[in-house]
Amino acid sequence: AQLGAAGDHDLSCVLYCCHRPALALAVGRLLIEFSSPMSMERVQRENPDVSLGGKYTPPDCLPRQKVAILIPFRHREHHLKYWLHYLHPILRRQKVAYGIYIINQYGEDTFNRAKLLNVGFLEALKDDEEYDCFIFSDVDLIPMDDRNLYRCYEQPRHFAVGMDKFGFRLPYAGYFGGVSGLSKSQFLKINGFPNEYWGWGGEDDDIFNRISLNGMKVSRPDIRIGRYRMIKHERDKHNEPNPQRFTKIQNTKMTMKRDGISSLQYRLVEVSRQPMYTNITVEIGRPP
Ligand code: UDH
Repeated sequence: AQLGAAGDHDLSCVLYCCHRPALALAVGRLLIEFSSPMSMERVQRENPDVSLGGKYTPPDCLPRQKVAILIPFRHREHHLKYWLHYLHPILRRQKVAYGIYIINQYGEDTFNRAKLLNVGFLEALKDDEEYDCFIFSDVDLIPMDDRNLYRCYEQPRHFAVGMDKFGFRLPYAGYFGGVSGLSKSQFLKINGFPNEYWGWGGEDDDIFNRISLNGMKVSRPDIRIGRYRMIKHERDKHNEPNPQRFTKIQNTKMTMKRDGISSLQYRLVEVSRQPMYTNITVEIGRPP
C-alpha cells in the first residue's frame, strides 16, 4: 500500500533505479537571480535532508551512479551560498546520489583550476571509493533548467552549453568550460586534467583535446536545456590570463601522457565536513 501511494514513478524507482523518475520531477525552466540576500543558515534550513559533508542519497530508489561534484575554489564564499542554494534542490529532484566537494586552493599563488580538479578526483575517491561519476563545476554557474541532468553519460559531458555571458550560445565548437562531467573510466582514460595551466584559460581546451585524442566525443544537452546563469563578478586576483595557453593547447598530444592525474603532486592542508559541503584545502605549489 505504501508503494502504491508513492505513485507509479516512485514505484518503478523502487524496483529499478533513479534514472527515469528524475525527469518526472523536473520543473523545467527555472528562475535564477542573485539579488535576494543569501546565507548559509538559510541554505541549511531549506535542505534538512542533506547530510554532513553535503551528501545526499535518494530515499526511494536505487541510484545507478554515485556522483562527486567538484568545485575549484578560492575566496568565492558569496558565490558558494547561491550555488548551494540552487543546486541542492535541483540535484534532489534529479534523484542524484551525490557529494559536494569544494577544492580550496591554499595561499595566494597563481590559481590553477585543472590541478585543483585533479586533487578533487583523488580526494573524493579517498572519501568514498564508490564514486563513479565526477562533475566539475565553476562556483558561479547555475543551471537554468533542471532537465539538464547532473550525471555521467556514454561520452564525456559538457553541461554548460548556453551561458548568459555568451548570449546563451556555445562560444566555439570545442568549448568545454564551466561545467563538465566524466565517468571514472573516462577521466582515467585521458590521464585526468593537465596540472600545468597556471592562471586563467586554456585548461578546458586541453581537456577537450585529451578527450578527442583518446577517441571519445563530447556529448551535450540540447541548447534550449543547457542554459546557465553566471554570477557577475570582477576578475580575480592571482588568476590573470595565462599567455602560454595558446602554445600549450597545441601540444596536448605530447604532454597528456606525462602531465595528468599520474603525475599529480600536492599537500593536503585540511579536510573539513561542513553541513552543506566538504571542504578540501590543498597546497598545489606555484608556476615554475
Ligand atoms: N575560482 C575561484 N577563485 C579564483 C579564481 C577562480 O574560486 O580566484 C574558481 C571559481 O569556481 C570560478 C572558476 O574557478 O568559477 C573559474 O574561474 P575563471 O575566472 O576562469 O572564470 P569566471 O567565469 O571568470 O568565474 C572569468 C573572468 C571574468 C572577468 C569578468 C570581468 N568583468
